[in-house]
Amino acid sequence: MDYKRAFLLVIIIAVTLVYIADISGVFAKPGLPEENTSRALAAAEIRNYQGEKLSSITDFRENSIKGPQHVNISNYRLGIGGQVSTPLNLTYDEVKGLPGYQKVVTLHCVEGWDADILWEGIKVSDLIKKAGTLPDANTVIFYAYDGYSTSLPLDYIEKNDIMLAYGMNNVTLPEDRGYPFQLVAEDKWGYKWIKWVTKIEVSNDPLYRGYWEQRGYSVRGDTGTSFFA
Ligand SMILES: Nc1nc2c(c(=O)[nH]1)N[C@H]1C(S)=C(S)[C@@H](COP(=O)(O)O)O[C@H]1N2
Ligand SMILES: [Mo]
Repeated sequence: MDYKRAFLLVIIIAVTLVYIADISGVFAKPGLPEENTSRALAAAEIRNYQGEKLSSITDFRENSIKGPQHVNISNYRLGIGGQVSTPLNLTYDEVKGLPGYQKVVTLHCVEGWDADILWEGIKVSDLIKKAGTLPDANTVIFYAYDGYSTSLPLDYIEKNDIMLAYGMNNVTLPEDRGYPFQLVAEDKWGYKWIKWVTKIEVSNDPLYRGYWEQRGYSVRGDTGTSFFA
């Protein structure tokens, strides 16, 4: 074997080893407990529901504005406030204690990928009903742990039984997918599917612009239409 070939072979072996190390998680960023990452939960997830093929929880492209967030569940509270008669501050278990629902819904990202997932969670309208809306309420603004926010019309949330999900494909939402809660904004572009939700503000401002809306994306965000405002 000549030098060139031997050199090439060494390079190929090195690249292969680095690749194997990478997919085995050797270079994985520290911080997320292994049992709560998509990779660890993927083995337990279901990929078929009532004859329908589902995407995997690992099929998402993680490109959140500040990367995956770690929410400490022991001091986590979901706030519900704004145009309501009784502002609420609920623990994770209190939210999960509301009636549960399951539905297969597709997330479409503006970047051109999508994911069919069996979502499990509660109805946002059940939360809002608990707090009681004031007469001029027409918009719901959602805030997240990473500073992200977005908004949706109140009647869209009520009429479509929009869910706040704590589970996907029969596993608990992984941290990189928005643990403890992700909004399942059916028929809206992915940027409306806010993850790591910390606060729900009932509002009378239908023109509120969240993180991507301030950067030119449509406030309506309907998947059938262009996402540019
Ligand atoms: N808090 C928060 N939620 C977020 C985002 C974000 O950056 N921060 N990104 C949104 C976008 S653009 C998409 S497409 C969906 C799914 O993104 P993922 O694949 O990173 O989970 O999450 C949405 N929710
Ligand atoms: Mo997105």
